[in-house]
Amino acid sequence: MPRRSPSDLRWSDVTPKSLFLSRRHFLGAAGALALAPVAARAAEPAGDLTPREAITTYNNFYEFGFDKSDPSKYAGGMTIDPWSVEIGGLVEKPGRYDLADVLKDQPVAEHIYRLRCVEGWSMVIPWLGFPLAGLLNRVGPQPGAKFVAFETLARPEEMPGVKRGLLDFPYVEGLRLDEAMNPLTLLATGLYGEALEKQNGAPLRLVVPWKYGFKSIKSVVKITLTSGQPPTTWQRLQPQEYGFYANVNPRVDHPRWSQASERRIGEGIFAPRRDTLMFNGYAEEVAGLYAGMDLAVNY
Ligand SMILES: Nc1nc2c(c(=O)[nH]1)N[C@H]1C(S)=C(S)[C@@H](COP(=O)(O)O)O[C@H]1N2
Ligand SMILES: [Mo]
Repeated sequence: MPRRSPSDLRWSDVTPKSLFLSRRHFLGAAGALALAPVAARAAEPAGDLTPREAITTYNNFYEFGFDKSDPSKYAGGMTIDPWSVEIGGLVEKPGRYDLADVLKDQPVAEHIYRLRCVEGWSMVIPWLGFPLAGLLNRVGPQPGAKFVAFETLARPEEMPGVKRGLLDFPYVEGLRLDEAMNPLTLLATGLYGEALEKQNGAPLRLVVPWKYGFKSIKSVVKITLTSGQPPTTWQRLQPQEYGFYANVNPRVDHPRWSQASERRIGEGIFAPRRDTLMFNGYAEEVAGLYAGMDLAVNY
């Protein structure tokens, strides 16, 4: 499939299946989501979409438990209205922004991305979202800002995994500012043409498609621009196994398992594993961010 720039995309670029689903769901969801006119985007052949059922029931969201089924069982108790995001640190316009204000003027559109979990499985997800760069530009990074730190809601009374202290909550993540400004990096508000389910990180979650899934932090309540590299939950817990960069890389194995291949969720347990792609298939867009870096050291 020839590559196109985002401005060169048309409805006909998406698969008939996602086109159908998007249209069908947009009719009902448009008001609730305050969507901009949809410019569906399939910048590269991410492949067949994973069924919505699998995307919304096979989840990692440790605030609700360790099991893949825990988030869809227990996330219903999370209050997401009202929702605001505290944006601060090295920015010109810090403040607590209501969700509607965060979404103001941002071009919410469909982006079909692969998601590769560090555990060795993958999905193809038709996200609704907008580039994080649009929001960062609006709040104005100061010259000293080099990184962006993110934080998830941590409410013990609504989150059984937080109450039990399964991890060091709140869950935190971070990106280098140039990674955060890359057009592939999204803040997602929905999938399959509907508002995000809570188990997928409603109402607003990060999506960084060339990095292992744990970088794509859910239910974001805080964004802070910093001069130094921020701590991340998994690196803090097990730095030998989970690095800050966490770029998908078939040549750099996890200490306890190979990263050369992956299981595509929804295909059935007898389907052959697929080769994992460098940067999860987004090398053309992002390899330049890591020029000169040893990716085995900066894993
Ligand atoms: N706050 C928070 N964000 C999180 C996680 C988590 O446990 N807590 N898990 C991460 C991991 S390991 C993955 S693979 C993805 C899964 O996203 P999905 O359930 O929407 O597919 O979310 C990431 N974001
Ligand atoms: Mo993951």
